[in-house]
Amino acid sequence: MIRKKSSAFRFSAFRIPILLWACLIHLPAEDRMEWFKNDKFGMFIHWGPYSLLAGEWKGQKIPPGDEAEWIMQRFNIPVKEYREMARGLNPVKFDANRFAGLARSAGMKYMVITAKHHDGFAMYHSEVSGYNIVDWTPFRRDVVKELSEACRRQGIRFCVYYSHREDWDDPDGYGNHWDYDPAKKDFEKYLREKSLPQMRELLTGYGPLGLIWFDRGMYTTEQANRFMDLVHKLQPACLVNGRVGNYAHDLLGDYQNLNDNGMPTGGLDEYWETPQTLNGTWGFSRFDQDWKTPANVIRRLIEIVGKGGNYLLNIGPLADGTIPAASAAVLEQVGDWMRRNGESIYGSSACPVGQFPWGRCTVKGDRIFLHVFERPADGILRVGGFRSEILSAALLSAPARELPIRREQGVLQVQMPAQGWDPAATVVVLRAAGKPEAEPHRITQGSDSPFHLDYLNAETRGGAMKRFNRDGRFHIGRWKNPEDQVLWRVQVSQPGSYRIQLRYAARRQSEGRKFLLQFGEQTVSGAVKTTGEWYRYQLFDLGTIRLSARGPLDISIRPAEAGGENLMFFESLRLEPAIPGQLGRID
Ligand code: FHN
Repeated sequence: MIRKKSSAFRFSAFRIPILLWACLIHLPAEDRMEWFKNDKFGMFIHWGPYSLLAGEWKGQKIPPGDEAEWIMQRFNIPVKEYREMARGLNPVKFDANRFAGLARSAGMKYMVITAKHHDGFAMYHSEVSGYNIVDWTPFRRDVVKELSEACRRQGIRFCVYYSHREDWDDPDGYGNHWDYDPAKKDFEKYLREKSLPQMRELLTGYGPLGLIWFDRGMYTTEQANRFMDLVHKLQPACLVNGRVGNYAHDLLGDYQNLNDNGMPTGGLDEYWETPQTLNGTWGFSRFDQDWKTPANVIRRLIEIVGKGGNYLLNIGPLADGTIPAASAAVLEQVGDWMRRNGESIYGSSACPVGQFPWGRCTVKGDRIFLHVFERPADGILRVGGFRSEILSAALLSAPARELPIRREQGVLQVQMPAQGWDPAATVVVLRAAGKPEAEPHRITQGSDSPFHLDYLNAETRGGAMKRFNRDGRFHIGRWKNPEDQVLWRVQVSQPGSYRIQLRYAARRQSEGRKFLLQFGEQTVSGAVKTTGEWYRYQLFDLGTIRLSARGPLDISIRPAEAGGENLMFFESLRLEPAIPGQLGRID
């Protein structure tokens, strides 16, 4: 179950007995999330029989940028032939310590390996299916076990990826329509006889797991809950990612994954991670050498952490067990930067003031870490948006040498040194008087233009939560009671009449639920209309409102009555000039 992020961790006399109890039953969400909040950067590994093909099957090639681990499906390779090919997997150069060591020197704190990808092959010794690396190949070693042990030795949190629905090898698994008739599949049998039992093996045979990374969703919420329950029963502290559930339903799991290689436009209220890969594919392809540069990876990491997320970065090992030299080289250089600047990443939180033209920021305790991508031409770094008093500034790399600061019209100015610049990102540490706080922000209006109010510029109250949906979009959900509110602080510069246009999705269960829109002292009420599907957003016109005064105005939406379902998946509120060209003339 996803909880709204909370930074408070209070100690009480009840805490120890509660924790003991929770170890046996189910740890409170905040405690289980603690490592995830702190660690920020993980290594993803896509490795399996597809790595042997390296993007080519009988002369047909997976184009660069496409996913080489999908080769069986892309070319409809018959199970019989793919299985024969898989017999050749013999990664004699595999050294688990090398993987854990690389993760460690890159500054990554957790590792997620594909225990079974969509091709159905297990990279561990499974008793449920003989189609695994120990029983099926000459290698006869349990890769997952060796990695789990190496990770433990090197202080990396070990986690597994498991494709719980998609399985092209199993006659009843999802996805293979070229060997098996979809109409004849018994998916429940697949869950009962392969997917859930294999999950049990992974949860019982490889020590404590940080998280299970499910992929490609499940048909029903009930089926997804079986996986969640199994994880929580066997390993109460283990996290479950959001892809455990049905993609088109309300998202389950302890945290959400953005779309592959996705980047959010701004802060979400839930925990999240974005899976990205170093080139264009996840599994190894010899046709894809389009590696990201170290600076690019570092800036992505900063961007993600500065927006409150985690970065899970993929490598695709070769079939012989080696890590592509190019990706190892990139990670080593990222590690150099992390050794010098990791303090600004681990355990930090999202930047409360968004982003700056010259870079990004993170915060921790009373410190603000400014990640400067571009050196200001005049040497003065201008930092707007913080209302906290700033006591000092210094480079993270030279903490003893204070940089001159002053405020001019509310904007902090830091005199940057001529030397000591890092081409990827130079980190300046500001020390604030207390927890860094942003200046209250008012949404301003352009000439004759509408207000566009959405999740990005909203404040949420109570249970209302800014969320990601699997369509790659963002919305506000989880609001049921009047105290669950969405609020915008706007500055009206053009009084006049505006059409109220609300865009949302709502399920049948929410039909008719009353909500209230508050424009300062004026209230407009509405009733939810269903849009059918979970995430099918539609635009609804709620009539007009007259905003007759210039100046600050608070606008909010809330459920009118307590109880029931989520009010709606809110996407945006638009206030369109009712008569274009007429704004600002009424006073
Ligand atoms: O289909 C997979 C893909 O092969 C890869 O595993 C990625 C990683 O996030 N997940 C799936 C698609 O979203």
